[in-house]
Amino acid sequence: MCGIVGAVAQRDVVDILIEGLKRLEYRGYDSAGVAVVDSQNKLHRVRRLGKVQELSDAVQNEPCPGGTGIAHTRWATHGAPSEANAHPHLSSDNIVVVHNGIIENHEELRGKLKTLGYVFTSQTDTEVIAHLVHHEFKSCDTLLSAVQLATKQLDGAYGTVIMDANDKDKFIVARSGSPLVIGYGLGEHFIASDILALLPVTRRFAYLEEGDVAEITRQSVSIFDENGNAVEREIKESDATHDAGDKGEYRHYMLKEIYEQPIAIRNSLAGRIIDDSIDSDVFGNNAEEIFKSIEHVQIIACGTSYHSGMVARYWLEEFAGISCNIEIASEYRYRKIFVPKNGLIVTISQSGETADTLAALRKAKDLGFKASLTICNVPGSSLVRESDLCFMTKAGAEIGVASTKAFTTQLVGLMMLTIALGKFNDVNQEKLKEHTQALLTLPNKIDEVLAIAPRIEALAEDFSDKNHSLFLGRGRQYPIAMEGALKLKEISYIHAEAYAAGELKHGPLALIDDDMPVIVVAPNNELIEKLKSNVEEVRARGGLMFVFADVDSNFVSDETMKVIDIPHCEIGIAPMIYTIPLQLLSYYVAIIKGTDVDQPRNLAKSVTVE
Ligand code: HGA
Repeated sequence: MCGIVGAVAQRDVVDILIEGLKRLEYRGYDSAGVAVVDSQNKLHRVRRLGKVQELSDAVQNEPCPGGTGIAHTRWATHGAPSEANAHPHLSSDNIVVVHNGIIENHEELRGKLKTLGYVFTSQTDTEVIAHLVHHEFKSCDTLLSAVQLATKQLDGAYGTVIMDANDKDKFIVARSGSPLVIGYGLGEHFIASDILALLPVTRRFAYLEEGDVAEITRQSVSIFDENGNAVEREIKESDATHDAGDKGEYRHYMLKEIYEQPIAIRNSLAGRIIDDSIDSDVFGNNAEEIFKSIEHVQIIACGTSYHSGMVARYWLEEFAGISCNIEIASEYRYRKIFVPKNGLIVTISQSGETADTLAALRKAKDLGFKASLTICNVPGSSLVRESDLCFMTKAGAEIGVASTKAFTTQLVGLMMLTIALGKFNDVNQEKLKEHTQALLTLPNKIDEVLAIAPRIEALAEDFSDKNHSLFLGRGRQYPIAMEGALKLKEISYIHAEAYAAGELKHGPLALIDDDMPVIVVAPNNELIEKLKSNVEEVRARGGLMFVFADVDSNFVSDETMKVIDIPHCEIGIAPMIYTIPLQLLSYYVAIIKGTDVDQPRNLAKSVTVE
């Protein structure tokens, strides 16, 4: 969510910090701040409400010279967005802190620190870290030990960076529940909550592990685990592209990412299908052995990833012959669970850092699931590191808050998992082969759908004055209707609900009038006749419908129904195909409504807080 960037170097670092913040801005964007210590140990701190650009402009007038600095974009959890609540926070003008996460015992600590004489200037939970470190530093020789003592007293989640303005040559970083990655340069070091922030300055990275605290200077990086033992964390060379943060010719990241889906899917398939079959090794070395024994799959995810998991439940039961449940991670993590025999826990997350999903995975492992597998887009992320197996989607960096290419590549991964598991069950193996072949046709099919974008753009006009909408689908397309509704809500702020079309008559039909557009997802499959009956139920009540239908399914446009032809496709890839027009529709409606497409209000990417 929030973004952290830090640097310790000989050169002035403020431009590196601001550029890093811009590259992370999609993760949280209600306020931003930077603090730099110059060669005279003088601290320069600038904070602004609003976008990073506000901060960048402010820094032109209030220069921040110096080689050691930390910066932050905030997505408020405690205390409204305001300059006073923006990070970095200070204690006694020398301890400087930025923080991602939530300190759950902040009230108790605040009370204790107040009795010790500390005065709070913000409503954030973060400020307790600054004062607590300052307090511990009084009885410690080093900032490192002060941070080690302070972090032991914190409950909740943090990725935090702490500087002492009186000692300009270092900062201390600590991770528990919120990711941090160290960037290695030549005679300079960096810290960030995501490598994307640091790609302009280095490609060599080491992720901190849970409980790690590290002291970082220009010349050295010393990492200690949660028990205070010195440890090494592997430094890896990243092949992420430097321009991952650029919009190129597109007006918005979201549009760019919609159009990147064919290549993202090609990359996710590359080398993973050989002779119409999927090698279990795609999921990890021991995958085949594990898959042979799996009798049940439990999927855990949040938001858009939850919708891809919902599609996979249909696939796993129907195509792979294996029982499957799916649950929202924030629910799963707090309820009593019955652990199935030989169960595989599957987590899905673009970032691999989604706090609720990570907590649910840890719970499932403790409860004794046979094995864990994650479908994830970020190598080295917490979910990848903590799962036995993984399928890495190759979507590339996804910047738009509303997920697009991460979703369709997750579906590709889940279909491959379905095929890989189906191999060991008594199901029609020829059908699995057909799904495998269909996956290979997916990028070109998506290109065909993208070609109808102007038609969808024209439809968007019909939504601009609407406040509500209904999305309908059946079977494997029901989760796609849910994903379409979520996209419209997220970026156009139009209230959108999705229903399994058969459920209409049990309540939502009461909502139908000519002010409630109804969007229908209608591939030509075994449920098409049932769906047509549902469409008639809406028509009979005066509803205005937009039907995305297979060219072969014989829907005809009239005054109550606009039919948008979608090229015919194999049933296994239909969920990915029908996602595309719904993404485009949301995008064009948002353009007409004039919303902030890439950074919709109140939302943030990579939800690393509970
Ligand atoms: N709790 C802190 C940091 C918020 C955060 O990490 N958001 O993702 C605050 O509210 O400032």
